[in-house]
Amino acid sequence: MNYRKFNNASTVFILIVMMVLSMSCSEKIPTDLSKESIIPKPISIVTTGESFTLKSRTNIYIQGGSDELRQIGQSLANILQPATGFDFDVKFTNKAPRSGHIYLTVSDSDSKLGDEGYELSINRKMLKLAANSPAGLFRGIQTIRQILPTKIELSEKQEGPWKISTGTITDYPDYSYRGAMLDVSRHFFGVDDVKRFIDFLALYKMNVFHLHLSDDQGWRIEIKSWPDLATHGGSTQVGGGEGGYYTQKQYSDIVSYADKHYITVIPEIDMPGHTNAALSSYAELNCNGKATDLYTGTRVGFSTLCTNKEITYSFIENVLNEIADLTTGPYIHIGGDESHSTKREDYIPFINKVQDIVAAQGKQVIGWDDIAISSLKPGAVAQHWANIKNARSAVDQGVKIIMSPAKKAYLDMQYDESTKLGLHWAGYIEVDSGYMWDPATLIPGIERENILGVEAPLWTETVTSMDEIEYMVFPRLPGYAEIGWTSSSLRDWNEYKERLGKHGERFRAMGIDFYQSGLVPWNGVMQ
Ligand code: TNX
Repeated sequence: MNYRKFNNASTVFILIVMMVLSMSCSEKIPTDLSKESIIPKPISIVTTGESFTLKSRTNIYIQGGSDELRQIGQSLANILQPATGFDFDVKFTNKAPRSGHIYLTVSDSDSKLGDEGYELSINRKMLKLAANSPAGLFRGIQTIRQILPTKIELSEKQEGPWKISTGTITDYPDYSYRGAMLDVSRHFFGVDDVKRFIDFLALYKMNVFHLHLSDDQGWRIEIKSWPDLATHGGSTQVGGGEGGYYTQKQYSDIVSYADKHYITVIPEIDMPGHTNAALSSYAELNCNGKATDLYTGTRVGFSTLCTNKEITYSFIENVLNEIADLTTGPYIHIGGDESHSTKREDYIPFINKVQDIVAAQGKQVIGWDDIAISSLKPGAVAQHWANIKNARSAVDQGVKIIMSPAKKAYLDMQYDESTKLGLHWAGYIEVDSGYMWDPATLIPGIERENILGVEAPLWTETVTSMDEIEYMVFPRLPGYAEIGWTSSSLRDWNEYKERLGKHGERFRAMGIDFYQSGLVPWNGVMQ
């Protein structure tokens, strides 16, 4: 009897030990938060070796209560819902929720996080995301997305478990300006394509979307006071296709979509060169009073507004006024590049006048580095693309620089000789070369403190569809996002390429057509 009793007790004991062991084993996969492939790389990750699991009863609790916060909570629910199949309720609360939930909180307790930083603390019971501002929460949500299994990106319901490694991520950006540009003038892209482009920026924590709205080949935004700009000037594109333009309503829709992703839209009206579409729409903008033909080739530098006619400046004022009214961000980009048909003595006073027009609208001017030959007003920003002398002169005038060096950051440059799309006037940009540079040391004399941030432009002379956009943008875009976010002391190509390789499966899950560079180990598996 005694013997039997002992036997029963020991069986129960062994069973309990086995249960505990097996529980802790399954809880231990995955175990290491610091091994997750997060792009851009966070400033600090502390790992605690356990896991938190999303379950069908997991809700998203938000401390406080505003429409803006609800929208952010909903954006997280929208990311998590399709693949998990769980209906996450988004709820307001005053205190941390009970076990098993996600908790988003805004409190300005940690000044080093700034406006866009966040702290993500995960333990077995809760996933807590804290930030000083809604923008910080939004950035942190992108991290949550990337530490979930890749299949979270699929649009159909998948089998769990939905485990997340535990630990703490403290993260904030190095530069305040991290962007990409899309040229919708050489080839036109509709609102849905533009929104998908914005989604890509958001995923990698970029915060600026520069929209190149006018050029020789097409005028792409409705201007009510000068209606032919869009209807005539927007009626074609490179190669002679039908072109297109955004109505003001559509443009506002793009701006508000970007705002919801904490991305600032910067509209560019390029002038005084790159203006053939306008010169073709209105004869009076030409010095000889004759409208030009529409242009569907790819030459640059042949067009100019007539800089000494009064009407040119009322035209600019009307156009920029309408655009400024629809734009929530602080900047208007006035182009200013490659004005080879404008005499220098005309170009300089022109840029000075246009700076005044923009200032009168309460916006700040950005121009390509060419504008530095004029006298730049305080608050102006020069976007460096090619001319180092101009970039230095801008710095000498005390203005900030956006770094978009063509030989490193141009998304329209071919990857190598075999790339079918793109150009190579600035060189070939393989994925490693696009990643391995530091904005603050690239040009002697231009230091960290002179630099506002980084932008990667996509010119579209050769790019005709969303699919082709994706091929040129991926996989280089995440690298530019990381250059802007993660300080250069934490960046290393050999380590980065492993993380990037794991994102290949994410690109596939999102239906992104990308260039499978031989330099990147695309060995991630769908997990
Ligand atoms: C130069 S970059 C241009 C664009 C072209 C691009 C092609 C800049 C300010 N001007 O007009 O589209 O090269 O790479």
